[in-house]
Amino acid sequence: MKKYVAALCALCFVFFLASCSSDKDTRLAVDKDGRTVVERYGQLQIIGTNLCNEAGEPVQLRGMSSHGLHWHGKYANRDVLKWLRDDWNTQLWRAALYLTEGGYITGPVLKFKVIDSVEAAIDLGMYVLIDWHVHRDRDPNVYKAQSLAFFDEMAQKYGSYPNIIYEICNEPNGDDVTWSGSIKPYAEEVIAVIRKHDPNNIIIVGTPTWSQDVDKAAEDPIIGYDNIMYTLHFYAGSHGEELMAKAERAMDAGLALFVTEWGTTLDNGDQFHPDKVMPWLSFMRKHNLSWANWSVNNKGEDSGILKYNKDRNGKGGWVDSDLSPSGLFLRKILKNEIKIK
Ligand code: DCB
Repeated sequence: MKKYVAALCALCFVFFLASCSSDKDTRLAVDKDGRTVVERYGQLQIIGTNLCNEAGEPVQLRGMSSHGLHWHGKYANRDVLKWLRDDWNTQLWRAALYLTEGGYITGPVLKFKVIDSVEAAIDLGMYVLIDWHVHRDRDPNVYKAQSLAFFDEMAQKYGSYPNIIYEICNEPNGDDVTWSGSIKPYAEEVIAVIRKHDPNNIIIVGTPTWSQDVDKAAEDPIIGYDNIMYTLHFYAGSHGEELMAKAERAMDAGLALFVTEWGTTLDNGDQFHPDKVMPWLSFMRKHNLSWANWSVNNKGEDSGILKYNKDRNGKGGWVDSDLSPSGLFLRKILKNEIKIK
C-alpha cells in the first residue's frame, strides 16, 4: 500500500513539475525576475524541425510585424517596441522592408528604419526579424544584388547579437517563381553572404505562392547550412485545413517552419475572423511554430491593430479605444488572456 502511495506522490510531483515548466513562462517577453526573452533564451538554434533556445529546448516566439516601413515606419521605434514588450507581452518584432511600392529600392534611407528596429530590439531584449519584403516584385532575383549588399551589411553590423533573425524573402509569388528554379538559388547566395559574418543566427527562406508552398521546399531543401528555416504564411479568413495539412507534410519531411506573417483576416487584409484564427493558434502552439502578426498600422484595415488614425505619431501607450477588434484580440492572445486549446 505504502508503495502505491509513494508512486502516486511521485507521479503527482512529475505532473506538478511539468505544469511548472510553464507553458506560460516560456512565452513571456519579460519574466517575473525581470529577465527578457533574449536573456533567457540566448542564441537560438534549430534542432530537428524545432526552433530551440541556447539550452536546446523548443521555444515558441510570438510578436507583431510592422506594416511596410515606408508607410508606417513611425512605429519602428523604441517607445512602441517597449510598449509592445511590456503591455502586450511580445517577444518579437518584425521590420517589414518593402522593396517596391515606394519601398527600399527607391528609398534606400529606409534602411535606417530597420536599423532603428534592430537597435531598439537589442536594447529591449527582444528578437527581431529583418524582413526583405518581396511582394509585388514577386521574384527575389529581381533585386538580388540589393539584397546581397543589404544582408552583407546587416550581418556585418549585427551578426554577433543573438537578437537577429534574417527573413530573406517575404512572399515570392507567381507561377514562374518556382522553388528550385528561382527561390532556392537566390537563397543559397544570400545565405552564403550572411554566413561569412554570422555563423549561427537563424535565416528564414520564403516559399512559393506567398509563402504557402512549403511542400515544394521540403522536396528540395537547402543543404550545407545550419539554422535554416522556411516561411509559412496564412490569412485565417482565406486559408484553413488544407494549408495546415501541407505544413504538416513539410514538417514531417524535416522542414523547420516559422510563421513570420499571419493575419486575422482575408488575404487582402479585410474582415476580422476570430473564429477561424483559433484553430490556427492551436496548430501553431501544437507544433511550436513561432509567429508575427500582420500588422501595426492605423490605416483602417481590419488586419491592423490600431483604429483609423489612432497613435498618429508612433508613441505606444494605447488604450482599448485605440485598438481595432483585431488589436484587442491579439493583445489578449499575447497576454495569455484567451485560452488556446
Ligand atoms: C501579404 C503581403 C502583405 C500584405 C498582406 C495582406 O500578401 F505580404 O504585404 O499586406 O498579405 O494582403 C497588404 C497590406 C495593405 C497594403 C498591401 C500592399 O495589408 O495595407 O496596401 O499589402 O502592399 C498576400 C498574401 C497572401 C495572398 C495574397 C497576398 N494570397 N497579396 O494568398 O493570395 O496579394 O498581397
